[in-house]
Amino acid sequence: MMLRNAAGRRAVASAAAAVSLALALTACSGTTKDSEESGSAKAGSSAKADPDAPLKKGLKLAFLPKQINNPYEKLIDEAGIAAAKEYGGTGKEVGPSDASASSQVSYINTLIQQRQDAILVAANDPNAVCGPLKQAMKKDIKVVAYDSDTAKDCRQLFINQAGSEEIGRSLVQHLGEQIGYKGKVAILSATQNATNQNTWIEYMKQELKLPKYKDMELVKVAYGDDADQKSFQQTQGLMQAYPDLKGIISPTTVGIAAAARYLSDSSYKGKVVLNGLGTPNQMRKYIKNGTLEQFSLWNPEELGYLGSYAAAALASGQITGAEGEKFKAGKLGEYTIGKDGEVILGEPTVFDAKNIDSFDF
Ligand code: RAM
Repeated sequence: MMLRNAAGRRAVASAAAAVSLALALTACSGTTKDSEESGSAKAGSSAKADPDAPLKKGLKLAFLPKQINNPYEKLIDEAGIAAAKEYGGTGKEVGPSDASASSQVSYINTLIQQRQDAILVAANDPNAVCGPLKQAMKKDIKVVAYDSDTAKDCRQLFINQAGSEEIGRSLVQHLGEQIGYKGKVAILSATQNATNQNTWIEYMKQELKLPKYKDMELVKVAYGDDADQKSFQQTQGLMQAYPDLKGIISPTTVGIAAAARYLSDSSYKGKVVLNGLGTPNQMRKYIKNGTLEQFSLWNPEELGYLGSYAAAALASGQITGAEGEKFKAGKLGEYTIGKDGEVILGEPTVFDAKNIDSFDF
């Protein structure tokens, strides 16, 4: 995986194949199969896009993260709210304190009653939020999924942090290299229903099927539910069950920080390789004390900023969510909507002892 550069921020249409597989993996029965059909299911998107329409003033945006006490989600939402101020709108963050499947439903219903212009949601379950989100779209409230997608007919856009296939495969590639492609490995994930983690894990499993990983065995996928204590305990449980474990991939910022904390104070420190997705500010001390060598992420603040501008472009009629439409995301520049309404922020960055001090989020 390459370090991200400015060019890498543009939406990547070539990720289309990966995207369709990811969506196939997460789609519910009844999810529309082609963009024409899903377009018709999106109430309020029948109007034609007017690329020259100015961003409307006074737009009201609501961010609904997986859970409000997740520092990663907070970074996204605060940046999205700040971006709304740039174009004369307002934003707020509301949401549950746990990331369980149906925890977001009542919040969506309230946001509909409040007549928000757009709801941005990091879905805890691809389907549980669908009913209320479809109601929102019927009332011409724009729906933008970010971080963790809904089924594709339940939103107009999905703002993805990076290509899902790249994220999943690269984590296995990095770990494989670190452990010499040999030994037992485990995954410490978030919740069992999380669309983003489940999509990444499917790609991890595909990568592991390649011949070079024949001596690596995935022994368990554990779930810490994006709760710090549960993730800590799950790591402890993994080490008790598989004392000869060679590596753990935790594709969640909550999980990797808790796993690092456990390993850091245990006899496994330096013996088990930990990799995954984390924020530099949470992981810095574990890089410095030698608990892990590297991890990856994108810039969550840019994800929030991009989501905010995308929602404003939808609510202003600049775009409808159709493939090929373009919009400007303030200082990040122009993005193009890919297949199935997906917009990709860019490429992930790999953080290690050499570069971690250049990042502050
Ligand atoms: C956690 C959440 C989020 C995911 C990051 C990497 O904060 O599960 O959805 O994108 O990790």
